Amino acid sequence: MTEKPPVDDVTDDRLEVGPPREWAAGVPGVLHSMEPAIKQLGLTRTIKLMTSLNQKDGFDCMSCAWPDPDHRKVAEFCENGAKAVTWEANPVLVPDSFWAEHSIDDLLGKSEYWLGMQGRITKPVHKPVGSDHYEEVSWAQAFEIIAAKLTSLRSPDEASFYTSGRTSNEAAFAYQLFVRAFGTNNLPDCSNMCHESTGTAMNEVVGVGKSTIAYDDFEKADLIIVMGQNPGTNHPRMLTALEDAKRNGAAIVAVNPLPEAGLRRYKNPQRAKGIIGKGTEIADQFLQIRLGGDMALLQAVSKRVLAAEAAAPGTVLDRAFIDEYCEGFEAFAEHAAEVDDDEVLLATGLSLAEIDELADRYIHSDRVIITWAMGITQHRKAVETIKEILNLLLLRGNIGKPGAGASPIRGHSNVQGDRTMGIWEQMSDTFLDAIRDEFHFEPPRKHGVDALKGIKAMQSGDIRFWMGMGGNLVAAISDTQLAEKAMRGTEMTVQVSTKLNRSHAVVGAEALILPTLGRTEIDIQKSGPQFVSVEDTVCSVHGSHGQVPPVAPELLSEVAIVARLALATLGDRVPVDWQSFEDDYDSVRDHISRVVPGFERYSERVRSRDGFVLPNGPRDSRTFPTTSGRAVLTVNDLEPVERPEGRLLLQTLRSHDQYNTTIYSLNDRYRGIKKGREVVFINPDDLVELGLVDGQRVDVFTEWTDDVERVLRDYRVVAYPTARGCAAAYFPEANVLVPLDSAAIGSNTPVSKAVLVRVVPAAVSTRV
Ligand SMILES: Nc1nc2c(c(=O)[nH]1)N[C@H]1C(S)=C(S)[C@@H](COP(=O)(O)OP(=O)(O)OC[C@H]3O[C@@H](n4cnc5c(=O)[nH]c(N)nc54)[C@H](O)[C@@H]3O)O[C@H]1N2
Ligand SMILES: Nc1nc2c(c(=O)[nH]1)N[C@H]1C(S)=C(S)[C@@H](COP(=O)(O)OP(=O)(O)OC[C@H]3O[C@@H](n4cnc5c(=O)[nH]c(N)nc54)[C@H](O)[C@@H]3O)O[C@H]1N2
Ligand SMILES: [Mo]
Repeated sequence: MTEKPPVDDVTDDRLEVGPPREWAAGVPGVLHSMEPAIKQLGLTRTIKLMTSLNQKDGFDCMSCAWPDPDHRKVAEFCENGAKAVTWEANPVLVPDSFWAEHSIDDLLGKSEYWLGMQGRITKPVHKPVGSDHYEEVSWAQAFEIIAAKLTSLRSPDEASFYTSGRTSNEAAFAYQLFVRAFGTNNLPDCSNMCHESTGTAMNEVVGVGKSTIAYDDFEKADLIIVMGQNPGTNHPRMLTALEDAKRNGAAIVAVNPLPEAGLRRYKNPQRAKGIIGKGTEIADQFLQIRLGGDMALLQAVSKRVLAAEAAAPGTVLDRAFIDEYCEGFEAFAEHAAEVDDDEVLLATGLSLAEIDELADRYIHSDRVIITWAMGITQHRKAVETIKEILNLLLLRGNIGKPGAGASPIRGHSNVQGDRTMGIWEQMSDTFLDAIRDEFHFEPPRKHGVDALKGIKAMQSGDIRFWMGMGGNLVAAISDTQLAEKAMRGTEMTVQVSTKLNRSHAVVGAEALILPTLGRTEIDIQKSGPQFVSVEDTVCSVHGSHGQVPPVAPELLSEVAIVARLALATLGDRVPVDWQSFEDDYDSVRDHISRVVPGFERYSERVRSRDGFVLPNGPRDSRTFPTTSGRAVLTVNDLEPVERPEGRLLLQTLRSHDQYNTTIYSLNDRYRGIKKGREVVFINPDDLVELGLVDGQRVDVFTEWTDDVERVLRDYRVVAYPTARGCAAAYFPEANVLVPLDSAAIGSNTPVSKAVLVRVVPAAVSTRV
């Protein structure tokens, strides 16, 4: 066991603010990534991990769902991937004495940063009813306790089973099978808070909720539009793809309220020129849009595309594509012609010249990719905004041809695979029929709860048992106060986790923590060493092989945990050989190969060096499995986000040194923030208007229709070049501001990127 890293800088008292950076990655990036690893892991473990990260026989990086190129370099990882690996594989352990020393009430007073720093959890623990402490239990006891609770429920729908997107395909498939055999579709997941809007829009428009491009398409594109995404921090290896695309002549447009470092210049640490030179300029055009303004921008561009066609008929639209593959064109064109430019200017904060320039670039590019992430999906009108992205692409046939397509960039490294495996509260009847035919039991058909509905069902007492396969739901979901109260109202909460987080402190009457192996670790079962597999953001499935010995011998893999829980709960109620799942993961894959389309001969194909790419109708053959069999151009009414005078729209986002609710350090290097997170970024002109100054202490209040007080107290104002009227603060802390009822229409994703707030001088400041 290594020494614990220092955790003294857990308050904001030493906060330092400097100017934001103009470039991302480069040598400081790599140095930053290696330093803690070597210090904490030791050289041998570090080298073993870093040289197998994202390599063909190595393990898949758990930091994001960015794909691996065919021609991989020796070091195929980024700064933030290295942080994620270090965080997991660091052999600092929560000591056995910890549980007696720290009551749950005590843990409630600790920050996420402190909790994560305590190290890996090594033994199952149980908090009995009425106790304020976890106590060690055996694995067998743990499963018995959970099984007893589950079988005591009046209905299986009183239980809910959450999944975070790090879970492997094998564990996810076994988990959803157990949950459905138990009798419910209550399978909410992190995707409900993430790319749900993408799935909803794309399924309706093109019939598939996933990216329509392959990795190689980036280097074939003429134009790549990056919307609502901060790749320099959240998908750093994407910058290499963008750099390569630029070298091949592509133009890049970034649409973002913030001038994020990675969207400006990139110094590639893998290239000598990147280390010494100025790096590559990334964005040819940067559109500093207002929060929630994207739908208006996209409509305005489509309007210009149609006007250009009218001016020179037969030269702008891809008529052959529209006629053969699409429906809804006439209604769409009629609606687009009426888009009001004044309304667009107001909603976007952009100039006509900027919008014209983007339209011009689009019209004169033959192969266009649009990528997007949370800046698009976490808005009230997110689903319709994504439909407008698809409208624009369809007009010029930019789907199903090389170098073009719709490219949502997923977050968690296997969030897409988990969905493919059936982690969804609304799986289709086709999938459920396949489960029935393979396993000879009738799965429930009634749709389950998603993440938000799950919280509401806990509030109302309809859900009494909650289990999390990874993740940190109470911190990740909106309206922290209400969500925590709901979670505390349950009878039992169970967390399968690697490290401590807030969801271990905010618990039901009875609670358990089940510690699990991480992806970096060697996993040996009865039939020998096992590997798992994952699907990346461009639908490529590949194996992930643990490399280092587990930090503790008692840990069980997620597959083993599910198999044992199923045996304890269901016994032989359904004819599934759970034991074989744990003994040999090929047995899980064999079932998957018969249930999930595209996974034929799974065990064999996933062993090939590159894995395999799942079939995708729109991408492969312009086949659109929608109701009509055509891609659908849609009509969406603009409804700009209202912002009364004296108020700001606030987005909640990630710093450079965090992984969702996991805080690696209190720094956000690219934005100039050090040693603190309690900051709110505001445009200097807005500060003047509001009578505030840089450095001032403020309280940030949500303006919402109910009378619940939602407030972040004593935050420091940082004058920052964000779009006018738009503020920003870090998630998960800022989740206290997002109302539970504020959700995207159609996808029910929390509106994390547009909270109407009032910023006022702090009532009481505890700091100088
Ligand atoms: N290191 C690291 N990597 C990660 C994660 C992490 O926390 N840390 N998280 C993973 C996960 S689960 C996910 S989902 C992804 C998230 O990846 P991102 O989506 O990049 O994450 P956010 O920090 O939420 O950043 C949102 C970006 O959108 C912009 N934005 C906000 N609102 C708007 C808007 O209305 N319009 C436009 N055009 N832009 C807007 C913001 O300024 C910001 O640049 O990253 C994944 N990778
Ligand atoms: N306000 C606001 N809220 C947001 C967002 C936002 O932008 N703004 N983003 C949303 C998005 S995009 C997402 S994806 C969600 C994320 O929501 P979650 O996925 O629920 O949260 P994470 O922070 O990724 O979960 C981290 C925890 O997972 C556990 N863990 C890590 N590795 C493993 C493993 O291998 N196995 C197991 N079993 N456990 C493991 C650790 O205990 C760790 O503490 O948050 C959402 N919430
Ligand atoms: Mo995400």
